[in-house]
Amino acid sequence: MAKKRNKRIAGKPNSNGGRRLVPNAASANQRTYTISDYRLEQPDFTIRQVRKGDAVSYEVTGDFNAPVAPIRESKYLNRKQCIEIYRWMLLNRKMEAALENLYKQGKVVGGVYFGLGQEACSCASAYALQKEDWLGPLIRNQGSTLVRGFSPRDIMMQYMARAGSPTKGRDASSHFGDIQERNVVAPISTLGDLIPVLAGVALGARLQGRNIAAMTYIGDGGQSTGVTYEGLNFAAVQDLGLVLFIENNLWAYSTPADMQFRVKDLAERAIAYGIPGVIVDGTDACQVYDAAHEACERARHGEGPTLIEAKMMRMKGHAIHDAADYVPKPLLEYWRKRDPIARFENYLLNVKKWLSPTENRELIAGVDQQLEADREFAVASPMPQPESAGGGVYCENGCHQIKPKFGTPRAKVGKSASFKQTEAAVHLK
Ligand SMILES: Cc1ncc(C[n+]2csc(CCOP(=O)(O)OP(=O)(O)O)c2C)c(N)n1
Ligand SMILES: [Mg+2]
Repeated sequence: MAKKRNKRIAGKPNSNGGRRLVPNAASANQRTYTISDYRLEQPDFTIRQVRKGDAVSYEVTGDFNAPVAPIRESKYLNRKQCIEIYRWMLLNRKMEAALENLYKQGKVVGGVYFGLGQEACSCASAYALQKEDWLGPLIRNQGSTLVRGFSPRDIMMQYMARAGSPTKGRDASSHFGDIQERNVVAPISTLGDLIPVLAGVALGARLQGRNIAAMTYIGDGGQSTGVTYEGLNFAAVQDLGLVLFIENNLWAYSTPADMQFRVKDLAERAIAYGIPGVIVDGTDACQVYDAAHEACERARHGEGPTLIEAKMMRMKGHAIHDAADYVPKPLLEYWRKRDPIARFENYLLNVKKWLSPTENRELIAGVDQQLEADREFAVASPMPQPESAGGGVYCENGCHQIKPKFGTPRAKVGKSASFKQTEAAVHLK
């Protein structure tokens, strides 16, 4: 049985270029709003919790035999860019497979988080960023981190807590960023907190007289937090260039999306913020890129935030310790047929004929080679010295030169560079 929920709110496209979300004039006492939906298929499943005695399980109903839709033609990507994104997705997946092996060999300190099935969302979204833009990934967005310039060896060393890792062995998971070169804010485990931080980054840039795109992610579970509302509402009110991906992968730990929210599509939340909302198939790299690119362009033109809901499926458990036995098998099989890499590979090889089978084999071999070299390097790299454990906590005797990346605001240049309410317009030192 298909889900019976609020009907999607539909109407004419915005007449003002999408800058402000205005109600479509349906009638005097009824308003309708527009949510763009880029998908070529609209999976519709209901997941219900079933209790038998003390045992809890989930049942899913829907059409599991629906044919897989083709990849949607990108309005912006060319051959070279599509192949690059495909390579990032492969690197993302194969690096996670290598991490799983390292974990099983007892080399990983802590757990491993996977983005299996979500590679298109991570890689194609980050690919839409330009150098001056910023990224705030979550732990499942290792693909975004790769696209932004971290290498598989950085990530492997991080998981093994090696001295050469981005946090010098002081964190056993992916809480690392780079605010100097790559403009990456470290993942924050308190879900939703990255949203006001990235809004703040966009505000900081605005105060320097520039509009940038500040992209971050939140899950279907994490979007329920109060700080998600606060951060996005602040970005909306200030017209900040926040690009928020809601990664709706149908599960938050073992809670199915149907027990997490009542709206049909999380993109509908955008209406209440007064910003554009877009739905994409998170397993289609072209759709993800196009929505991300358009949102980033809006951000760079000072037109404010965009909320993009990427629909897909978490194809593994929450982390390596979770076998995800609670996930109904037909749901996994349905989404396995929509594997983002297999779909994109088919698109490049058979639909567009942009890659020959030989070129594809060479590309895959290149990824394998790179990963093997990085794995060897990471495994051979030393553990940190015990005395270094407390380093980076207190700044003593000037050991750290903490200088702001951007200058402080000092003079007025006009409205575009303003903090909206105060009109405190500024420019770079
Ligand atoms: C504010 C907050 N509450 C709870 C948690 C514990 N927690 C970590 S991951 C997770 C599930 C997140 O699910 P979702 O947001 O859908 O992301 P996914 O893991 O599916 O990518 C929870 C509840 C947390 N990290 N932060
Ligand atoms: Mg989720």
